[in-house]
Amino acid sequence: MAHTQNGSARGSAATRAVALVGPAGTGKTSLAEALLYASGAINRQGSVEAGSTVGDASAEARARGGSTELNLLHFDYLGDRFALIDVPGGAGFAADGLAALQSADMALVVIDPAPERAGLAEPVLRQLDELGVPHAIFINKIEQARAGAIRDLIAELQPMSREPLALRQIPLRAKDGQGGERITGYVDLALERAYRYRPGKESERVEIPGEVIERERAERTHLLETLADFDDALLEALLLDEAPDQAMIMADLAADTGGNKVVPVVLGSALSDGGVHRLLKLLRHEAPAPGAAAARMGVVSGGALHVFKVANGGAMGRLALGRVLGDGLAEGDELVGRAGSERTGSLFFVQGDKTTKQSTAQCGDVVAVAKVDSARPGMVLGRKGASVAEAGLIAYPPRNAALAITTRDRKDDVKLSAALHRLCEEDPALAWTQDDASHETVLRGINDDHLTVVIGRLQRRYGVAVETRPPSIAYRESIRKSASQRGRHKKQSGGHGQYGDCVIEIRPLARGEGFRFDDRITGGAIPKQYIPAVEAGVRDAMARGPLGFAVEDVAVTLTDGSFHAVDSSELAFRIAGRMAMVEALAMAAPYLLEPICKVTVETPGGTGSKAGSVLSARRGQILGLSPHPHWARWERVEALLPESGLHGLDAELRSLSQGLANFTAVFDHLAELGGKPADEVVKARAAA
Ligand SMILES: Nc1nc2c(ncn2[C@@H]2O[C@H](COP(=O)(O)OP(=O)(O)O)[C@@H](O)[C@H]2O)c(=O)[nH]1
Ligand SMILES: [Mg+2]
Repeated sequence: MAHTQNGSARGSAATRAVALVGPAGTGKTSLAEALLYASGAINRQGSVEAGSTVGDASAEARARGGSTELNLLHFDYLGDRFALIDVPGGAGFAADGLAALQSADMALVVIDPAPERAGLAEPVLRQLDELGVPHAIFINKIEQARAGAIRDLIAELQPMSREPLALRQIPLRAKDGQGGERITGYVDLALERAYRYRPGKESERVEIPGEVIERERAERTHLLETLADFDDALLEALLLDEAPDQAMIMADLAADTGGNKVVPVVLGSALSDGGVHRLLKLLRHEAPAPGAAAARMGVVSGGALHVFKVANGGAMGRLALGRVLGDGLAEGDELVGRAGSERTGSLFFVQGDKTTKQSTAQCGDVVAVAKVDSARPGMVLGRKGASVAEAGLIAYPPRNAALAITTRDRKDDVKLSAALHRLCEEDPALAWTQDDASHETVLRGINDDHLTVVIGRLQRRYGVAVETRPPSIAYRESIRKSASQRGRHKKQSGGHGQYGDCVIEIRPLARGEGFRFDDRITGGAIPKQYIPAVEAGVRDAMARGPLGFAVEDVAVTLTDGSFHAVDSSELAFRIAGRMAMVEALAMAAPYLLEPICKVTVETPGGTGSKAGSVLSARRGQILGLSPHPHWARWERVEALLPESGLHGLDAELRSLSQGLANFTAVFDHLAELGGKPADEVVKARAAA
């Protein structure tokens, strides 16, 4: 099903999707631009700094100078088609690419050459292993590598990867004339050929310099030994000390990379076309066809669309972004999913913020599809008759930042909920709730960065300006003592009077027992039909106790009262019950309860005790510091922390761990809060 796109001939092979992943700022978006340029898809290479890249075209990404959502791009290279999925590296935005990563044929982990920052790549390397997505490592900004950096970097990275790393190139260095050295090219260890980088052009082949021959031999042997673990013929050749067949080595590289058995490591520079052409060749020869991704996504037969994102922001309105797997897709095809079946609207190819309408898409293409309103990220929709297994749900990172928001202009309230609905639809890492008790609209996201961008988007895209503040904490109160109190409501102004009279005793219950109401009225002091009204009045008073919060863990006994044959009513007894309870609570030594969360922090080795100090300073009680159960060299800190200590915690933990620490927090129990912190909470509540 070959057809022509943008005037360039397209081969019949399926499109391969390559995800660019890795820490923020390592050059993924720049590398995507360089790949487009080197393949001829664009004729000028833009830069992130100048805001001229094809990717990062959104207002938010341009304003930050870094990716805030995934970028979709595509190019043809020597007749093969590639789709690029540029996944943001920032902790607050990486979730946008989580679903897309699942169905990529291959991921390129882009890192920078400083060994001391190797740890930043660990989360993504672990994630790729979990997803089973074949991947390679591209060490970008190679011109910044100090002598020995590559060796040290590989040593740091290897323990983070399930598969062996296979260094494929070593750098060539030359004196820079100022007493230093710079990297001028590389030796390809598989081909045993040296190349010199040429800015803006394909590298030029040169003689292997004498001084690197020894290192080249050693690294090549290491590479071949790694491949020999999966190839007996190669192993035999190595054991017999025979020169292995070059074609066999190349075939092994492709099979082992594509089969996720080894992780090749290559070098380069996105800004000056160092190694970018070589990378294109690697993708061409070693990125596997979409069959493996289709199998991973449960597509057995027929055509299917793996939806990985919903986008509401563009000129086209709501689009489902996804990958076509299996037999391909045409406009108007019926797609069947959990939520029923729908005919697709137009299909588009996406290049940054540009879309090009298509009538059909073939296996492997990454497309935007109009009119599939039921599509949600993570769904695999089958074309009618296709056999598709239900896809597993994606686990998004915890939402560790929360803000209460109010519109600056009350008139925008309706617009606000419509806008939040859309924003959450396209960003599953975002959620919002309307808290009934506090009347607050609370926005929850991955971290502060994430929420800042969302609030910018709310204003820019939907014209809704909001004020933000920390969400209020669900404090409660209880009592320390017992008390007894009469409540009498009596009115005799004209016509019918009102009369209700009750006596209650209240006493503390154990934590978590809630509320109990007992009726001990004897001799009909209060007629049966008014007793529920007394209880209702008591509950009214408990909604906001003397300290300003809902009351918990109190037992109330109705002991006595009186009534009037004409003037008594349910309402009068309800008022009497409330009066009695308000006064009884005030006499019963009320105290404050605050929500306590169980917090689990995961952080790189050596930073656990610092994380513990951060928690202690926020009134946390440390339960333990232990090795991470799955990640060697990481640590886990568990603590009980007041909910009020969660605000800003994410940023503080990340700042002591190169941005890597993450945590989960779940409500655990209510605990008494006394002293000055309690006084402050009560004062603030009274003022509110
Ligand atoms: N020196 C150097 N800087 C680079 C290179 N590639 C990217 N950068 C710069 O690194 C910064 C982050 O690049 P960007 O592509 O936004 O990184 P991303 O967050 O991984 O997408 C920008 O200032 C780029 O200009 C490179 O090869 N060498
Ligand atoms: Mg980027």
